[in-house]
Amino acid sequence: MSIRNIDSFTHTRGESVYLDDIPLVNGTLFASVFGSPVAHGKILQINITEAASMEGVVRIFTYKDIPGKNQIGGIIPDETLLATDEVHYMGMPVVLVVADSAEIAAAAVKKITIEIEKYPVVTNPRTAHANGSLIVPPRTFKIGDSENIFENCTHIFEGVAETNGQEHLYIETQGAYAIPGENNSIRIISSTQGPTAVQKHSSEVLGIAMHRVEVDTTRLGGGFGGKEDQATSWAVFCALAAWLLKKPVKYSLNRMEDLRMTGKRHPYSSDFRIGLDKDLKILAYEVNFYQNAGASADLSPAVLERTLFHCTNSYFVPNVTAKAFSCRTNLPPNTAFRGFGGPQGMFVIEAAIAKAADALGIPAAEIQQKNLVKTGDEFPYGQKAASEANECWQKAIDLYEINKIKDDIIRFNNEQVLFKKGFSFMPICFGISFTKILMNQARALVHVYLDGSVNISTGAVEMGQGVNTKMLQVAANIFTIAPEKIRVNSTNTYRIANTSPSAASATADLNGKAVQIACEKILERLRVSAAEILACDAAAVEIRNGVVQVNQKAVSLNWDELVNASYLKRINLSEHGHYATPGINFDNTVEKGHPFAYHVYGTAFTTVTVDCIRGIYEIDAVKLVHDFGTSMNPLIDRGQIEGGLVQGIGWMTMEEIVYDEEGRLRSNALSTYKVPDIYSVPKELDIHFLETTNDNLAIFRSKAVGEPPLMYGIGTFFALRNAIKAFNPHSDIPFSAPMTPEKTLMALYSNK
Ligand code: LUZ
Ligand code: MOS
Repeated sequence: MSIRNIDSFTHTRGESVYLDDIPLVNGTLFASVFGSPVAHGKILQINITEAASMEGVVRIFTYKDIPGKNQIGGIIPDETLLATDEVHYMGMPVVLVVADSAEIAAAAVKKITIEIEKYPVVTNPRTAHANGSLIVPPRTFKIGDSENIFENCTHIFEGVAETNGQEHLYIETQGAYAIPGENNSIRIISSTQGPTAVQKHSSEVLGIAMHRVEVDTTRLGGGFGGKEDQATSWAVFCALAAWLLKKPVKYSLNRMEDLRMTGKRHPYSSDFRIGLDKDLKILAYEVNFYQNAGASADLSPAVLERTLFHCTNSYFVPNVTAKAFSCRTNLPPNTAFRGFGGPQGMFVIEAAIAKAADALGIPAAEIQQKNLVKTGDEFPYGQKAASEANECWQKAIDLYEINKIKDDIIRFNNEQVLFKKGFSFMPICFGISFTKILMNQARALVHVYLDGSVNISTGAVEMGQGVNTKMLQVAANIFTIAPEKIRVNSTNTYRIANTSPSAASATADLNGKAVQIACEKILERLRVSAAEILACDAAAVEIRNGVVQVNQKAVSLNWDELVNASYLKRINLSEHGHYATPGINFDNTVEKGHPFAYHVYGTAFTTVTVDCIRGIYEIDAVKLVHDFGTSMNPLIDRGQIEGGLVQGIGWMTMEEIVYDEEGRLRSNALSTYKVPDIYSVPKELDIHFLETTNDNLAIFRSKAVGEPPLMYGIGTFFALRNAIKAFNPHSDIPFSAPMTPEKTLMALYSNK
């Protein structure tokens, strides 16, 4: 049973509550952060006198005011909340200003000056690597023996591939609101994907136990990974100021602050070498990934790991050596972003295949299809594939009559001189589960009230992806009651403890299973109760469509009556469900295991037209076949595919993050950072729902859909490349994303 997104009415009417819609408590103060104007250096002196004397400025805090730990590192304790003696990136928080209004706070920040002794600035990950400046020791995933197998390869190609970062551009910027409570407690409303991270770091910075910190999140106006870890500091700033001043404090970043001070998708620079036999089977693949981590770890080590997990994308390669380096640079710490390092890894093997195809004068698809993983094939990390990647690929060819489209493209390119078309296939294979095994757990609290209505709380954060609707569907499905009888609560650390962030595409799976477990327990008690009331055998009792059935016949006892009667009998109508993904493991001493609950597959076929005079282009069509398992909400899932695809296209074609050599963000506004709009989406978008019934650990077999579609966007890069090749077969086209119109124009006329 699918239902409409439960947020659709309030969204449409503008009634949905985001951070800035929350009515302010009387006396609320406003925070603003002074960020370092220099990317690397030693702080000599900070001058706050003028700012402090401004009317309406309440207090100015430095690290010295922190009662607990000045530390907010998520994976590694290498990140201060406020700078102590050094700064490591431009925008790094140094001073916290609190004032009567947001405007005064922002104006006061502008009056602060700082003297810094400058140190050398590193923005390039390869330079950091050469300097030995790594966040964590390098990691290597290895299967077979690539070194020796290269000798047996008929064809060997090597090259460099680069992908740039990406700004999350959630519509709602980072922000939080902290309200002190009685007996040294504090309530924090935070636009975060990870309420527990906010709770934990607030408690550490304030030096109080976690049980005094309540974090509440109704919904986010987008997260995309940018609020998995990096919502924390803003919330902690509010908590710190609220705690010290005993007043409510709010901070809602303006867009330029947010762009400047927060991390983005990790840029990568990579070296590859690929070896094929005479039948185009990929025998060996070697790759070195240089990740631009920024100034502190944040989630970089985990992102790095997922790059390795996805370094062979949907292909079976028997001999792989993949090394990854997390390189420390003087940029804002880069962080989670939809795909979490996976897209960066996949891009490189697609580049390697494209390079081979170019050199051999064949379409990349010939190499791609020949090497797709088959059931039982082993990934470099030891897990075996449970599906055929070719299923989606072949379905796309048949369903969309792709051979006919290819013929049309060849004809077009023969006839046209100044416009050329290109196409590409982009297969995807994405592992579902947090790569950190312990994070694969979730809890749900389900209350059935004495009138029969139901209230659910989970650790899932609604950020537009529709997870609350899916949680409601799970309860409605188990109880078989109308969706209107169920309400989903805000995500709150007082109701649900120790939550994993809503991330890794796994939120609906993990929290949905927890809801399922809780609901099933309550349902079981209700069945027994009904049997007692009806004086029949419990095994004969079922609840269907809100009515009690005995031996499949409805009796005159409906859900509401049963619930109320059970309450009168003092039966427990509440349950706390706990779920931990079974069967997953990973041993990182040998880099082998079974880390993923399952994989999501798909194939996108992309066609583009390039204007060869101007270098501009259009995406004619993306036709894709996606493995949804058995979608529990096709409308919501379609939205995830559309949004993910377009976000991937943006990353691959137009979103160009520019930091200068001083570490200053030049693409610091929407005038200098172009994101996809309605005109840049594919003119035609076909999505085929491939129903797969493989046993999988997805909630109701509805496979995770959040991140995988982003990687279809990679196909656009290679389609553009092929169009350029059609215009100029000798063109030199670096594997350097994004393929902006400027780069396209340069490539069209390179070597000409
Ligand atoms: N976050 C995380 C993620 O902490 N671990 C992961 O494996 C992950 N994967 C995708 C997106 N976010
Ligand atoms: Mo994410 S990149 O699943 O927060």
